[in-house]
Amino acid sequence: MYSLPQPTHHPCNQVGKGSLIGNPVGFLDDSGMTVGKLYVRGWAIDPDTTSAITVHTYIDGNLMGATTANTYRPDVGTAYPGYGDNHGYYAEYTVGVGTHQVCTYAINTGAGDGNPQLPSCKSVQVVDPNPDYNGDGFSDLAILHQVTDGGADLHMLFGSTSPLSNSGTWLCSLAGSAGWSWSNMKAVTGDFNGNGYQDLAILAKRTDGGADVHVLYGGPGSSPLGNTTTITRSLPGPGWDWTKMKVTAGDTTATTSATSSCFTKLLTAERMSTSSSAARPRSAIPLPGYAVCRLRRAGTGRR
Ligand SMILES: [Ca+2]
Ligand SMILES: [Ca+2]
Ligand SMILES: [Ca+2]
Repeated sequence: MYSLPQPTHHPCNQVGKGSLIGNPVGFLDDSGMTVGKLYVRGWAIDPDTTSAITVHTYIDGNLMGATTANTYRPDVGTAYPGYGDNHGYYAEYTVGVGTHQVCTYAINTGAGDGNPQLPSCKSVQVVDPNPDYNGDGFSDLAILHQVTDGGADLHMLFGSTSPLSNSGTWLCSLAGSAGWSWSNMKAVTGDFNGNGYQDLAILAKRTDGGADVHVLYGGPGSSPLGNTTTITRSLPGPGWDWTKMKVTAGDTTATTSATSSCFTKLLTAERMSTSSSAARPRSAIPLPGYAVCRLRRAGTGRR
């Protein structure tokens, strides 16, 4: 049995000396998404062997698989002299959309009395890149259809093995009596609250010439986009000008990890000057609970 020195290469390591005797040590450095799969990356060493040990990955409390911690990690080798440089681990797993709790455990070899959970578990956000409003893996088709009162009805054709064949298509009414106007709507899809389900943002022209941003939220089952309280952000005129808005959506921080403060952002673009017709990003609209990512350049304030 050996006594391992305190690790020095990772400021977040919470392993104490008392836990080192006999039981493995290690860390879950990172977890996130890559090419559609959830990955885990870290290192693990058992003080009773210089050989690679086994690491188990649990996602949402379920054992996903075992991997051998034998990849090249010279930083770990430096921190634990005599154990060699090959004690890193990396594995990928298939998961569904939503928020997942990811934990890894080092499996003890020889002396020791447990298989410790490696600090620290990660929360990973998985977003379906397709316009899949109910998160079943099939892209869906949202249709806004004008109605006689001047508003619109929202219909959905669901993807499935018999795609777009559902007979009940109506999801909600955006009625003229509620202030909706068919000729003053712009719609865009994105996962604006970062829960893995695609949402539908609708910009509606305001009487002051600006726009209100409404969000209908995706969710499981046959009735996504069914929430009734939809105003998420007002962009009042005359600073905001409906006639000069175009919309797109995307994840401007390209992250899938909940450790980041930013998820999907809704962007608007506006023609910046009368001398240029090019649409340039103007600013990101902060949605409730999420950090703001300002895109406005210095010296290019709102006109
Ligand atoms: Ca051991
Ligand atoms: Ca779907
Ligand atoms: Ca969503």
